[in-house]
Amino acid sequence: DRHQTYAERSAKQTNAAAIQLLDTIDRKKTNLCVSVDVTNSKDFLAIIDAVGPYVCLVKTHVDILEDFNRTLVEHLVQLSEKHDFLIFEDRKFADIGNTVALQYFSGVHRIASWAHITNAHPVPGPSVVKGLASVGLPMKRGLLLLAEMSTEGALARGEYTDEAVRIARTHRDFVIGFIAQRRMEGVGLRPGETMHPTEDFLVLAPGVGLDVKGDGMGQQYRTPRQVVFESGCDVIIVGRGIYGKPEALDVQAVQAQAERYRKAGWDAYLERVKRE
Ligand code: UP6
Repeated sequence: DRHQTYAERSAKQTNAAAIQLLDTIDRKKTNLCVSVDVTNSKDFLAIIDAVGPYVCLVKTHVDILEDFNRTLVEHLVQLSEKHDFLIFEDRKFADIGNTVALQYFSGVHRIASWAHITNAHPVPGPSVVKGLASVGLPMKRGLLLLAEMSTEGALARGEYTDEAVRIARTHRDFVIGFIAQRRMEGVGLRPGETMHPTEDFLVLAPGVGLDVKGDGMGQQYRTPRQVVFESGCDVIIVGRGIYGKPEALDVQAVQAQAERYRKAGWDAYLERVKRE
């Protein structure tokens, strides 16, 4: 139900990460997730410290950092506590269950030890969720499935998207929602199937920008209002729209953009939940 508030929805969730995210959104009045796609840890931490007050969630691609180490992770976790946000590693797992479990728990990054939320492509089928859940569930983590993508010509559509939602439905303890471009409640139901009355998936939408329509490499941008009010998504994910070109990092400009997107996302949410 697109009119339900974040607080009302939190009360019905069972996954700890989903509850934490919804409560953070409600408490800080922000449905903004900033995607921090920079390659050195100095800029990475500076951007996160600057946008921290404006976000519910920080999205990372730690595999692009040239100077990744455990200290960096400690700083990231400290910033998440200082500014009260969750961490989402945008790992896009897509292998057999055994391999993704190892990639999630081990290696250089040990993602499960610090990321509240991660995501996976449903392309291997339900086993990718089983593998990740074997690591993430005991640690009270949450998983998002990529049901759609923001890029031009994306193959994740139609029956693929329907299957992604079906997989999520059978793993509700761990799958908290989707990376997608629209609300996913009731998607993929077969004839005769009815939606469970408490079905509620979080939808986090990338491809959000206020000033440009694309990036020349297939990315497509929509406005926060299109994403949250018109398409019913819950969290806007914004990267370059907020920090621009990292080589010219200006903390005040970054904060002004973060507040601009926070307000646009929150206003679109208020417009959506309004009951006449
Ligand atoms: N992302 C997308 N589209 C998807 C899934 N993920 O853009 O369908 C991720 C990208 C990037 C961020 O990997 O980290 O969201 C978008 O960044 P941008 O706002 O700078 O385009």
